[in-house]
Amino acid sequence: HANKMAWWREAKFGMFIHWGLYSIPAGQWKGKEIPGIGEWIMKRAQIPIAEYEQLAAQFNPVKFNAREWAEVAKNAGMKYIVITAKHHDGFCMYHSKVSKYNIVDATPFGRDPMKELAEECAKAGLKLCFYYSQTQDWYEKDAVGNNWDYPDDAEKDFDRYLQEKVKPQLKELLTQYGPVGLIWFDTPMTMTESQSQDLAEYVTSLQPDCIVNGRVGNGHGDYVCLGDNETPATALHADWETCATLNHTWAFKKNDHHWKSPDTIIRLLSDIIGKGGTYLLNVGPTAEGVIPEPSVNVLNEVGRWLAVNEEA
Ligand code: JFZ
Repeated sequence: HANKMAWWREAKFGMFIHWGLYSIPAGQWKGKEIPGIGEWIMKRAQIPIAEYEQLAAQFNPVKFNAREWAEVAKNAGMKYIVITAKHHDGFCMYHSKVSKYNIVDATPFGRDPMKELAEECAKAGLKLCFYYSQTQDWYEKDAVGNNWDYPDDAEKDFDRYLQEKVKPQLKELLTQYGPVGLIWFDTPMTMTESQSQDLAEYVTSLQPDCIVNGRVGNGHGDYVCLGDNETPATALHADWETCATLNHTWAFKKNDHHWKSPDTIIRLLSDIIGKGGTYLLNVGPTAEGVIPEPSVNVLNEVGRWLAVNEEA
């Protein structure tokens, strides 16, 4: 599968979507503004699982419309979507049999938005890809990150978490949603060389054409991931992607209005593409399932600019 990178190399521009329970508090907890990126609120405010998990009972994104999201991406000139199937908070945004802590079993919404997105992406000719937090999982004792509910490191067995949650969930994501473009892993932290290699190989054993990003850890990804809005000074001799926010958070925060202008995004996109990179640009939908209007407006402008420049 030497050419499994072909679609991604041609894609150049993709949509990142951070969406989960953290979209409900949207940066505020018990009336207080919690600094930092929105999807980290559980960790930043040290919210006990027993409290945080109650958000699920409120999660009802009735305005979610997979076709509209696919259209926003398509109109922007984006070719793939990477969405948070499970972020660090451990809540699954798809119907998992491995953990009841998921959007179908634990919320009044009761729908599987990944299923709906998979269908709409297929229709729109977009590659659907899943973000999956393989190391941090603040819902699990054996995973990394939650030292307020689980302070005793001696009780933790990270490999058990990999075998009993991560791999079975990757199997669900890679067997029940059609062809998946890539698995976007994150914050490898304690991953050993062999654990990174094992996960990367596990993905390809299930879908040989599925790409794995660099944050699987220890150099076992198919391409290099740069940090938020980071662009190299010159072209790199490797496949690379810059992931970036449109404001100062990945997940929706009601008080972050620091939107980058269409001009800024167009300049960054040209710079990245000119240096051989790929731009994965983020939106953070609200708890109702709506991509904030300022984001949609910027993306529409970028799409218009791309269309004009493709004709020329
Ligand atoms: C990680 C996550 O912790 C964060 O919530 C978000 O999902 C983001 C896309 O990825 O944060 C990182 C991880 C690594 C870098 C930057 C942000 N980095 O290498 O610069």
